[in-house]
Amino acid sequence: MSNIEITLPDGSKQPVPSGVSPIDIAKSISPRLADAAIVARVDGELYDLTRPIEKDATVQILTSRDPESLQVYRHSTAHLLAAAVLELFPETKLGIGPPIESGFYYDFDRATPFTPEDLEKIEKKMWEIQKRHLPYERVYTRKEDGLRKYADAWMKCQLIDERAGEVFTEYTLGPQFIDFCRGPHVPDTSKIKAFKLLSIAGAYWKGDEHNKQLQRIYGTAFFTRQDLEDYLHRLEEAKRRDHRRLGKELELFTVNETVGSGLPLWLPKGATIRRLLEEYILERERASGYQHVYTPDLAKVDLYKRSGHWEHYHDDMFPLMDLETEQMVLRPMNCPHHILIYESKQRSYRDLPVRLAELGTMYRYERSGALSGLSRVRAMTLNDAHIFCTPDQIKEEFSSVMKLVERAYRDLGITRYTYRLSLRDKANTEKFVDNDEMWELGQRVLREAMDSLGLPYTEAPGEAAFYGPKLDIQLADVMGHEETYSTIQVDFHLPSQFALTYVGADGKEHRPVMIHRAVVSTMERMVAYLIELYAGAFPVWLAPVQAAVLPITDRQAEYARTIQQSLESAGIRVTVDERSEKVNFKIREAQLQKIPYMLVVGDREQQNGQVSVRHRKHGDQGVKTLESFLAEIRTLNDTKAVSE
Ligand code: TSB
Ligand code: ZN
Repeated sequence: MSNIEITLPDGSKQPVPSGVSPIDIAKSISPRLADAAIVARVDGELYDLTRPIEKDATVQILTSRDPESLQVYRHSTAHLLAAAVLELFPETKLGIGPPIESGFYYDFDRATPFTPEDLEKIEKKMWEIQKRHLPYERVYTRKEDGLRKYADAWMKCQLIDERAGEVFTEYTLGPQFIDFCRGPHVPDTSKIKAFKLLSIAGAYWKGDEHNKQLQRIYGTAFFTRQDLEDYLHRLEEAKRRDHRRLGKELELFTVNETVGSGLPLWLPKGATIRRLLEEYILERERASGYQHVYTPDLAKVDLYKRSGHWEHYHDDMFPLMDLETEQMVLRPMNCPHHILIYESKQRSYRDLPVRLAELGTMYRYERSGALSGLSRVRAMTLNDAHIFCTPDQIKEEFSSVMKLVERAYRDLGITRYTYRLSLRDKANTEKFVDNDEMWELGQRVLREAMDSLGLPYTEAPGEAAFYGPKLDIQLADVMGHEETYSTIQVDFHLPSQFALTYVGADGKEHRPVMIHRAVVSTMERMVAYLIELYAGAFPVWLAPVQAAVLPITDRQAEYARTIQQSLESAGIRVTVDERSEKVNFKIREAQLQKIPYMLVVGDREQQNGQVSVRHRKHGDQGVKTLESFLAEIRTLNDTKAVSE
């Protein structure tokens, strides 16, 4: 047999017989590596450990430490699921079963719906098959043989039919199971150590609603039992904190299909939180030299043709509206309106920076599959501002926006966030304006600004705005899923599109730079985050109801109302539970509503002009005068305390 040369990751080269498999190579390096091996990378392509290598190649053995391995491992677990389903329910037809970010799924066509009990049975069967230590073997099949073999498996036939080439690959799992699949896979089922089936959902074949509906079984798999348990624990925690569930339970917001998807309705309590957030940020901005403006939610489409939104951001915009002789469009961003305000009078270098801010409502055509509660919506109000400044002022403005962000996060109790420098994708001139010089400059300015503040960041190509690079602040949910909240963006494009100017000290006209920035993101996304951060138990200063007065009997109803009045006139948000229920019941309800303070009043409290204070977390706080309770809650309000 002829020899080939393999190159290992350390650069060393070895002559080996042609047809050698990655597992042989792993064994020759060390038995431990061979044991830990999951899959291999051969000239950039993922290979089964047993697949022969037939030409000179660079070879890397991947273990559970390499991110690709988990994908392969989960894909193999999906095959295990399919094999178990076929053993239990042989009439089932197989669709596809890929790994996904959180695990894997497999789509099945079966007349009878799977039940939760079936899931348990299937999981048991999977363990049974796992214990047989069956190899995943790669098999090459001619297309015509495949079509014959899969004659009664309609989805597989379609997939094989669509596949180019004469021969396709399949993977066996023991003598009975074979699946049309590109692979690669782990060598055998003994590698699979920890998995769990999670749910059943409907899914259309190929994601197309005109196609047949299938049953999708979701599961997840990890290399160790511990990782699986940690994940399941986080999943529980995510369910407990889910802002969509809490939004309903705590009566914060609702989405009504009669209005439309992605168009939430804020209920009184949610609206209170939003208003507090709005008032808070407006006040901080006033203190930081911003001027607030109001502008309409729509404009003629020509405005967006001029700005470049129409060319580069069209896919995210709502369709045009014909109005008499004009074509109008809902705005996807507020910048063009603010630009026209800047332009409404002559500006001198002495006026700069001009900082125009607005809680600006904007509309984006987010695809229905991407919508989620308040965190991704189609109508949203952004804590927006556009700073018009000289190039020399960018750094200083950038760092004061950053200070504003840090202050806001502190007051809101947000402690965990990361910085992301979002850059363009150079190849994509459809999504990003095509002007190398401008991009280079913008990116350099942002990098320098971050470096001089000494802040670490990761870079994300393709995530920039169409008009310039952004410094995004990323917050993650319990599952580790990240979204952008605050953003600071440097823009040389729009000032030039609108030919903006200011008169410099030299008496000549110069072009300002624009900084787009949002401190607390959209009200929607930030409130969604806060609901999950606090699992609905908002800090006192943000709680929609700060105290509930709970009369023990009807006799104290009058007294309870006077307490409510005194507290309300001091600016505290208070309810009274006057229902003829036992006080323990009322306490439980207030607790479920996560109201920070319960003020229990009976005859004795009434006689002494006092309240019996209960805290939602710390329980009984003893009897206090109204004044001392008021002083306490006022301090929490004024200091925006976030821990209790
Ligand atoms: C900062 N023109 C700039 C503005 O001046 C702008 O609109 N930037 S943006 O496109 O990045 O959006 C700002 C922020 O809005 C994002 O960082 C994100 O936090 C929030 N946001 C974007 N899309 C949605 C959405 N569909 N639902 C909720 N919030 C969103
Ligand atoms: Zn903007």
